[in-house]
Amino acid sequence: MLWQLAGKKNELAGGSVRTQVAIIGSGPAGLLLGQLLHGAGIDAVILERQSRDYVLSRIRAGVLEDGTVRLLDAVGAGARLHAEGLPHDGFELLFGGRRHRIDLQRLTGRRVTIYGQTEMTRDLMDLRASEGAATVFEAKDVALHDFDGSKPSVTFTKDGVAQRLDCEFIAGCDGYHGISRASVPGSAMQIFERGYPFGWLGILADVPPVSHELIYAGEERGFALCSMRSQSRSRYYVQCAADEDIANWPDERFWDELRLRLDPATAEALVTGPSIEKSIAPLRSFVAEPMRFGRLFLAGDAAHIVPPTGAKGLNLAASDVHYLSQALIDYFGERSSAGIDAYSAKALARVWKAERFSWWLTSLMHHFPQDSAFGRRIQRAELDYLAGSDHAMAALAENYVGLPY
Ligand code: FAS
Ligand code: PHB
Repeated sequence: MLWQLAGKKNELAGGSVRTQVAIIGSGPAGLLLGQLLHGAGIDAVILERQSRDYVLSRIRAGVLEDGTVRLLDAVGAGARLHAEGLPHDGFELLFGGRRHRIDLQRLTGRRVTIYGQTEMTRDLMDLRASEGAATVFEAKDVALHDFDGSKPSVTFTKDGVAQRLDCEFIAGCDGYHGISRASVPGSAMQIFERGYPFGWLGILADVPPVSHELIYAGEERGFALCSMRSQSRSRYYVQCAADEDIANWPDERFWDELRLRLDPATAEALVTGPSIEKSIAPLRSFVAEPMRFGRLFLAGDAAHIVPPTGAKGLNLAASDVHYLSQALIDYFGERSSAGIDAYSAKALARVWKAERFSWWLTSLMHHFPQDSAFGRRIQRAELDYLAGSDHAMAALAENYVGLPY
């Protein structure tokens, strides 16, 4: 057997392996789902296309809602997060040359935690390995079978050897470019999407953050974001053309452009240094409905994408797998299908509220090249109104800390 399986319900049966839930993808959605199921005694096997190191090399999200923190605590993956994560009680909007603080704690009684997705993924991978739960890395040619029937299975190759995983359910946690959503007939799915005429050019550098909280800047030259991973590692973004070539952005050009998008005092305070990662992320809003097809369930980026402005992508993956794990626990516990029948509608209700918030904040803070002078005045009027109204700031704050599950 090329890969050892732990757990009582993973059984060898005639050259294939049987488990209860086949999870496609070892990103935040797949890993967190695996742990939530493991804690309930439900066996799952995670099939991941890439190597462990490759998955951990990707630099992505940085802001965790308290709901996500609670889930990580619930599965026993919160220790390093509480030791190294940075609790934030607010953030700032920069426009008109001034920084305006959104006081999350005062407006909602809640906060967010700054902790890189990479570290969260590492913690979940280490926990899964320590518990002997099965993950197959570098699983190639993953294909989903018979999920519209009662005996789904997943085939793949590992080190060139064909394998089959028989299961009761498949969780498609394989992201926007994964095989799961692609395996569903187009006629069974409705797609909703909106593109944006820009992307985010992000840099990671081992320099102290320019401020102790995040700064979202929406000045004339374009959006910028001052974020961080720790007190000594910063994450910065500038809005760039959708078709921008990263080769045109040596570090010095990035730092110069970032300074031009900040107020003079903040620009002056900026500490720069060599990038340890630099990449361009496209922005899109995307939802595939429904999120269930027979015995296949989609969760996380496999089902929906938000522009990162609202810091919702990773956190939606967490709420999806919270709902899905509850539904599967009900099914395997009481053989009740009520939870799995309700999963898609329940998950989509929260997804669409986050889609709206992410679209709204992106529309408010970014420079749209085709926008008219009237459109730019409306953006400024909305920012002025927001900065002067506790009611408006409270609406922003309650979405940013995360709406209830
Ligand atoms: P993921 O994409 O993280 O994980 C899917 C996993 O499935 C991957 O490991 C992939 O290798 C694997 N996979 C794919 N196809 C497969 C196949 N056929 N077989 C087996 N495995 C397969 N969100 C924020 O909140 N803030 C941000 O700043 C932010 N920045 C981002 C930057 C980039 C470049 C990208 C792409 C996304 C960003 N996101 C951000 C969103 C991101 O954090 C996602 O919401 C989050 O990774 C979602 O997690 P998953 O749903 O697990 O999907
Ligand atoms: C990040 O730190 O990567 C980050 C923070 C907040 C966002 C998006 C990205 O809204």
